[in-house]
Amino acid sequence: MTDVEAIRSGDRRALARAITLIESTRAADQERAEALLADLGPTGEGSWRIGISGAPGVGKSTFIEAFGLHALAQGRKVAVLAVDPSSTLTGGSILGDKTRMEHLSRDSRAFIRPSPSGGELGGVARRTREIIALVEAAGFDLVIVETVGVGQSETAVAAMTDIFLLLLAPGAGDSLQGVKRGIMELADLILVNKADGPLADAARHVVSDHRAAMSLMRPHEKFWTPRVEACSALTGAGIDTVWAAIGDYMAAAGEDGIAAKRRHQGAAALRDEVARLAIARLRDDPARRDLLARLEQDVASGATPLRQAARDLLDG
Ligand SMILES: Nc1nc2c(ncn2[C@@H]2O[C@H](COP(=O)(O)OP(=O)(O)O)[C@@H](O)[C@H]2O)c(=O)[nH]1
Ligand SMILES: [Mg+2]
Repeated sequence: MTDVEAIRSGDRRALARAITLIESTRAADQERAEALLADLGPTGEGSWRIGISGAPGVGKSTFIEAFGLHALAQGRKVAVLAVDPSSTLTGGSILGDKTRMEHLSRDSRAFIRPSPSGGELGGVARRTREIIALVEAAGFDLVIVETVGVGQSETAVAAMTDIFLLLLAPGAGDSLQGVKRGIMELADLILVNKADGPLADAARHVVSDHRAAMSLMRPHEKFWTPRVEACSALTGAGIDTVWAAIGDYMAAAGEDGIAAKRRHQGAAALRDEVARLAIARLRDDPARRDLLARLEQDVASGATPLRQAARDLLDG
């Protein structure tokens, strides 16, 4: 059996091995990873790719446990991945959290993978896109990509998923001012978690504040007006509403809408990868590495205009 056949047959160890290959920085591993991805072909027909972001402590892990179990009950197979470029510092956002995903992580119909260890965001994002394809090939048809809100990682996750969820919770840092407007604009669904017990009232206020704020924003999908819902990952209240809202979104987009969105995302990822490759080649080329260093100084000092410097580097 080839590696790809093993992955398609649902062999979890083959899947884990392939992911390790993709995450490896060794040249020989990267060659094998590329060959494997070339064999993989298209994946993800009928899958749901869901991005989730939110500040530390809002309840992402607890939510993924509750939501993931709900998805299993609906007959889905759930894969959970993470984009966390800071994970060399934090030790990975999911790994330490697997305790909060106790039931999900023990279920044979679920697959949880901590984030690849650090590196620049572009590289982490590319590997995560590749890992999405792998888990889909292995039969997981609901892929959750979690990110802790650091820098541009929300944008990267929104650019590789079908729908982007922003999790909030009542309390510190969750006022309207607390969430960057740019991230709210990415959200297809804002979830106010911890809508339970003594926090229920505060959660209702956060919901109405954000409904008002979202109504002023221009929708970013033609087929969808972003929604704001309350839920409790702890009690499970509202998880069915979240499930229904995501279903509504996917239905509104339709198969063609999702396919078009993924095509655009793939094209953008290609452009990103070309830019990364061009820079990497400049750095690897001894002659142009020196030119790069010199031009970086010249641009900083104003001696050479930016666009001319860029042309000189690419043409040189
Ligand atoms: N009251 C309440 N607490 C919650 C809820 N969801 C998560 N928590 C608690 O919030 C804390 C942070 O949760 P966690 O899932 O680790 O958040 P993360 O950092 O976003 O992954 C933990 O103590 C959870 O038990 C909820 O719906 N209601
Ligand atoms: Mg967590």
